[in-house]
Amino acid sequence: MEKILVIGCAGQIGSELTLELRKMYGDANVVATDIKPAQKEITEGGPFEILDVLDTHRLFGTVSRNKITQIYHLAAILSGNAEKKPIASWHINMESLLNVLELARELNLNKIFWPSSIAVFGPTTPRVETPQFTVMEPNTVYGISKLAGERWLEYYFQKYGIDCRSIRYPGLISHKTEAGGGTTDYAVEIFYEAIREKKYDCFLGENTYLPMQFMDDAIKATIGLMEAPAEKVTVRSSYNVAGISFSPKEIAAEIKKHIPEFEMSYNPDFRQAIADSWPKSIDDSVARRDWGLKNTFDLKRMTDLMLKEVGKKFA
Ligand code: NAD
Ligand code: AKB
Repeated sequence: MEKILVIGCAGQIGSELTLELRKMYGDANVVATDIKPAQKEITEGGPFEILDVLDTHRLFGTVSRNKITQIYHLAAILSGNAEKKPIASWHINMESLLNVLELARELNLNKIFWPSSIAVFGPTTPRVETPQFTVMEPNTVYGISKLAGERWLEYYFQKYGIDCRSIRYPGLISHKTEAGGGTTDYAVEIFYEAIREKKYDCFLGENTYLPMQFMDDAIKATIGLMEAPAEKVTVRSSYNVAGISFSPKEIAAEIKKHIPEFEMSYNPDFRQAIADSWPKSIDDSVARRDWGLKNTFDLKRMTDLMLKEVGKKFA
């Protein structure tokens, strides 16, 4: 029986992935942790502990006491926030991963999941249909930490045989938990503001195309990769995953179909430069070939669902 540790369970991904893992493995077999309190559904639905992933002693205690066999390590400082505190963010993003990898080696854990990001690409990367293997020269502290993290995953796999798996998520869109300080957050915030204020002042320019994915598809992709037989996982750095590419202007037009009075304004800030260094669209054919990645939400279907679900929160 697998026993799973989720680190960063209260965040945008963790708050949904933890519940899905509990459905699959049983509530008692998924230990949820975060440095801050988590949602009631998580704390009351199964084991929960406050844990700072940088505290190696406590991390070791939690893993050995609970006889953990797999870790999903989701704690990180995202692109926008990381640019404000580069050294502290590097420390959190890298030290935490090395803590988890060393633990996996010492305790011989079965599997590790650690998310990478489209942020591993940079201004010299081909921006349209960015291939799995290409030029990678990120110029943000977040992107540099994700690229270094990918290299560490592959190193621990090759050197110590640790079964590390990873996805380069695009911007994730969800309605359960708000986004945590990234450059793609506008595509979540816009739904809250459209419902509450009928207007949104976007921090990216109107024609800034970025790859995005609806959370349900991201969770399915994560589970799909983690459940795949080891011999199918040919990429031990991180897999490209595409989702849907759209611009702020296009998502605004889709929202207007539901809320005709919705108004969008554009005031690009420091995150514009980050977005301009990232791909516009991604080629994820390797993930589709290796472990059957599928994307089911397009812009229309995602907008319908987001407006419905965010609408319920303010009803
Ligand atoms: P988030 O910021 O919403 O959640 C991260 C969680 O980690 C938070 O609940 C935070 O409290 C926790 N955390 C921070 N420092 C911690 C520490 N020292 N110890 C324990 N917990 C700590 O982020 P997210 O959007 O859920 O992202 C999760 C992972 O996925 C990150 O690695 C992120 O880089 C990656 N990712 C996210 C996206 C996205 O669009 N959400 C896209 C690409 C990659
Ligand atoms: C961010 O914008 O920082 C994240 C990501 C794409 O990694 N959403």
